[in-house]
Amino acid sequence: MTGALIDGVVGWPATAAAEYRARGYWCGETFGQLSRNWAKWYGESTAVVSGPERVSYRELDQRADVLAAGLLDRGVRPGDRIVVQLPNITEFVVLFFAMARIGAIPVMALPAHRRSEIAHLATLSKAVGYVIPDVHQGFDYRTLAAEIDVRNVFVVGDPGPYTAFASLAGDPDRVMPVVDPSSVAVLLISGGTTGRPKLIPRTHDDYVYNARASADVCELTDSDRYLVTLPIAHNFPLACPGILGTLGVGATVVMAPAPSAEVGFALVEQEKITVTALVPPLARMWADEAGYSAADKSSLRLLQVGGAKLDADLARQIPKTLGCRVQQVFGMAEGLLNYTRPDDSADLVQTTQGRPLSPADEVRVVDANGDDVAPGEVGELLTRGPYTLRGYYRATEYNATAFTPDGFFCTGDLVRQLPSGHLVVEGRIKDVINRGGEKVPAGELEDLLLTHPGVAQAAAVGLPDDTLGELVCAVIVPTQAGPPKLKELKAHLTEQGLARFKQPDKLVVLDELPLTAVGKISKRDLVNGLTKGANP
Ligand code: OOB
Repeated sequence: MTGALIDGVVGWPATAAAEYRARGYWCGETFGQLSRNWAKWYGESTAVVSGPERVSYRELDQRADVLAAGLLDRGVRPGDRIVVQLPNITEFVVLFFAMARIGAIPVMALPAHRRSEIAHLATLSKAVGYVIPDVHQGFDYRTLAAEIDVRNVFVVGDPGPYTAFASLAGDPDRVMPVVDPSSVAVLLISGGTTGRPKLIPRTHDDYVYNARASADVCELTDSDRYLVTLPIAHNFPLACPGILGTLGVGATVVMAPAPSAEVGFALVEQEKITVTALVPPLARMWADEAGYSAADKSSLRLLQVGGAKLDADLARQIPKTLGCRVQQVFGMAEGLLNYTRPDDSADLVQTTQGRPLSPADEVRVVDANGDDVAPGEVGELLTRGPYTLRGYYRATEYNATAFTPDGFFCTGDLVRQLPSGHLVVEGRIKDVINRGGEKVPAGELEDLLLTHPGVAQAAAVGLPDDTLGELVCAVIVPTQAGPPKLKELKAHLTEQGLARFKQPDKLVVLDELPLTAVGKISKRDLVNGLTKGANP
């Protein structure tokens, strides 16, 4: 098994690992070494632009060394986990490579996460550190840190009672630990699982390949300029091809401080952006607002859209309004990525979610018994391959249900596959709400809904919405105390430390919840009832 160094990681079986190496998917490189090579190859070229700051590859390399030594001085050791919750800023990139150099592992939290999520991530990962901004979008992360039980808090900006990130500076010539390319490089957060979010171990070998192969498919070259529009900790802007794929070819990464069309268009003009990645609701906003913007968008050649299903009409509209090619991306933090390709027909690009990235990606479409469906029929997507996990981190029991005995990951997505290999997403069987690309695990929300004294039973379901694709709807049966109002319920969830994007957009109060034959809450009946406007 690969994935040594920390326990709780399920690696690939030795035979599969040997095959991925032999076929050249895994090159035995770490992000630490790679970023050093990039400094040699691309030296004074601009690696990262953030506001007025422009950082060359050489400078990025130096800053990563100074920070890596600073982390070692602070007692951070190979295999240690640090929860990283930063907005789209240069420090994120420096930290990623600094940690890679010492074999420490970032746990990728989103700026929108709050106490409930961060406490869970810190506990699950047994984190030794937590990196935050001081204040971002009006929220003081130092007040959040005060509620998290973690040894070191490092703050980008004014540290308050904590340690200044900027003070993490050691001797850059210090000897760095040797990092095994089959060890874990990063822990990503899964949106798609039952109960509380799980952590996804991604190794250097697999994630380097993920980023490099994605850069190939997007035909990135050193003259590209990639705009980081989505929150940086998401797999999509991080490695599909995102920051890591862009830096691998010597191109430039530009940070967007916000995902709005206004901010995006200004940066496209100013920084001559060629590629960016959006979720469908943002793509719609950008397409709608393009006509009203005087900004020169002619540099944009490719808009990647993924995270939720892109409407075919919008896919048709984008090239007309934004003047660039569109690419559908159906991916998951667990691994498998599907992309439409530059030479795909317009029809494939508009009506499918792409085909698997790697020739070594194995894809099965199965029925409820786990048997392959007839070609073209809808079924659950199972997959395994050189960059798809073999197990969630520290989740033995759950792993037994999320993987087949021969290592296929059960995605919970319903798809059909065309003869060309392209997949069309038709729905899902996992209990997750996809709110405009952000994932809301229903069970996590239900558990917190039940902590309100007015809630006796709770079910969280997604309801169709023109803008976000799905809205979060909380369906409750009240206690004798009587049902809370939506506003009260949200205040309670905020009090419980739940991120705002996971909070219900709608509240429905019922006398009882519909049940299936085996006595479980029937979410299908619930959604059918609610969307027909009648009581279920
Ligand atoms: C991306 O990753 P996650 O981990 O936040 O969410 C994965 C899930 C998929 O299992 C699927 O249910 C849904 O999000 N999804 C899509 C989709 N892309 C993702 N559903 C329909 N159409 C699409 N194009 O969301 C993600 C990771 C890497 C690249 C892009 C997206």
